[in-house]
Amino acid sequence: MTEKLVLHEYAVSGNCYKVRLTAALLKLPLERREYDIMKGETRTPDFLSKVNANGRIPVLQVGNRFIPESNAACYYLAAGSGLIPTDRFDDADMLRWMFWEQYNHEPNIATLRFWMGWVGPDNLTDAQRLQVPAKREAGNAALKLMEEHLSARDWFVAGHMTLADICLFAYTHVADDADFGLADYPHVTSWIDRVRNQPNFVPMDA
Ligand SMILES: N[C@@H](CCC(=O)N[C@@H](CS)C(=O)NCC(=O)O)C(=O)O
Repeated sequence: MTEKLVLHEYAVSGNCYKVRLTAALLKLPLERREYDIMKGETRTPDFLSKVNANGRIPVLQVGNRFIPESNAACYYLAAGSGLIPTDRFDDADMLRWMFWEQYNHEPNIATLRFWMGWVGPDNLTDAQRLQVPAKREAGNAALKLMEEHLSARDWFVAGHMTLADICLFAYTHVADDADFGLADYPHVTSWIDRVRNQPNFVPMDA
């Protein structure tokens, strides 16, 4: 990779951590630029016009071009590496889990983690408070599906670690921050340990 890589991020976000973890596992140098989303720093006219019109991080900057969406950024970094299966079916299956993460997992587990840990249970709007039980149920359904899948295999696809594992690891390993009770999912917790034991692994707070 010849162009400079810059990650526009909020470090405690799991979506941002996915990108850092992918870069670390592949030993790719990544410059980091922090924004405080609690102060609206990704909603300024400058950020919206230059970095991401969608007003969110992470955004991976490659030279003078920008890739918003965490899983797309991971996919860019991992192109041609062992983190993306060469088999066409396995590649699509990996993407299946990454899309599933964004639709069934992150909107429930990550959102509850943010509401409980950053917004605070007492500061939720009425609309947010009403959504908590459904998000908890959907988050547990996602963890149950992962538990069943991992009861028969060590990794999500292809028999080895891929981006599917990295993208799902990001918010799963901190699901207890939102009181999801990971101890109820023993195959998921073993898989979390397997990810942590990979060479060049970096924790979220590094
Ligand atoms: N689907 C996006 C989600 C990005 C997202 O929701 N980012 C949050 C932090 S995790 C954010 O920037 N929030 C600030 C805001 O919306 O103003 C991804 O995977 O990158």
